Amino acid sequence: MVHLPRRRGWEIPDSSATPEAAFVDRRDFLKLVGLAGAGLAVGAGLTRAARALAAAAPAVAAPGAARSIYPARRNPAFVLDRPLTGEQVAATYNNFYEFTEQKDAVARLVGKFEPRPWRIEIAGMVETPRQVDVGYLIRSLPVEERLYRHRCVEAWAMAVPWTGIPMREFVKWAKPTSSARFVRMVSFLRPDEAPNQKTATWYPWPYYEGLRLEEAMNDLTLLAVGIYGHDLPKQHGAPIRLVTPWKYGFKSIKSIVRFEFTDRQPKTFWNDVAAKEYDFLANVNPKVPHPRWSQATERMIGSDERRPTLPYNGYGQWAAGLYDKG
Ligand SMILES: Nc1nc2c(c(=O)[nH]1)N[C@H]1C(S)=C(S)[C@@H](COP(=O)(O)O)O[C@H]1N2
Ligand SMILES: [Mo]
Repeated sequence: MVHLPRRRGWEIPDSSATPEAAFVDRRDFLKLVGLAGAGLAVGAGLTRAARALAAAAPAVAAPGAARSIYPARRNPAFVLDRPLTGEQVAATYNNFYEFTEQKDAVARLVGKFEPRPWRIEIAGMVETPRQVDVGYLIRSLPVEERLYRHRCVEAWAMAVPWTGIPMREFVKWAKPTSSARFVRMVSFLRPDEAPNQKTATWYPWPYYEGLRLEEAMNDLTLLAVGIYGHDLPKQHGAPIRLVTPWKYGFKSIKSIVRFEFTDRQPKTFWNDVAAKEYDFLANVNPKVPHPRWSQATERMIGSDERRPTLPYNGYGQWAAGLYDKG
């Protein structure tokens, strides 16, 4: 953990920001000051502490080298009823429309996307609006591994090991005021790094989503920072994305830059694009067909096995109670 000698360009000229915004994790710091891989090449203007840190750094700062969170403790409460999807299968079949609508091409088009360093804004109805680096959240909040099924509204599914922060812990840390009822989340807007943000101008970029506060606080809800025991690859939504396994996959917004607490139900990207096809709650339900296809069964990617779709994607034990009042 390093106190940076001075503010960098991406840091906030916002007086409401709290001091932890000035911290980034060590490998991000090395990257910022251009020392990763340079070992002892110390630039002018660094503090003595920063020089000492640079001297102590390995010649090449390996990804994840700083205070690794892996392997994270696996939460035994969540067990799978089917085999895990292969890592390469999951990493080459992605929905990430900022890059392309072609699932098998996302992994090839994320090259220019730079998910570190990554500033996150916490805004709206909170005690203190703040901006932090994602590394700060990962260091400050508990992380664990969970084996979850993931069900896309398009009727394909996978089963993967996520590593992440239980969102309830994040919400408690963010301290929403008593008026907050929802949390709105927004992805990045970087047309120079994400080619489809430049070409597919009919979409309302950046991608945005939202949850009721009780949904965000549910035991299931995870802010994933890793998958298969390492940091998220870019195509899975690096460096931090939502995971709500009882909902269709479009709710699980990738590469989040902003969390905004609000008293009004937020608009969502897919609901704005096609309101009749994608509702706000988007809870998995085999009995409610999509207007253009059935949701009764799903296809596991990799094996192509067909499975019956389960209500709440099999997570009713945790999620059903959220909707007792509708
Ligand atoms: N920012 C952003 N988040 C997104 C999407 C997207 O296009 N952009 N697609 C969603 C959809 S439809 C699904 S099914 C999941 C896919 O996650 P995966 O590629 O990690 O399996 O991400 C969701 N999150
Ligand atoms: Mo999806």
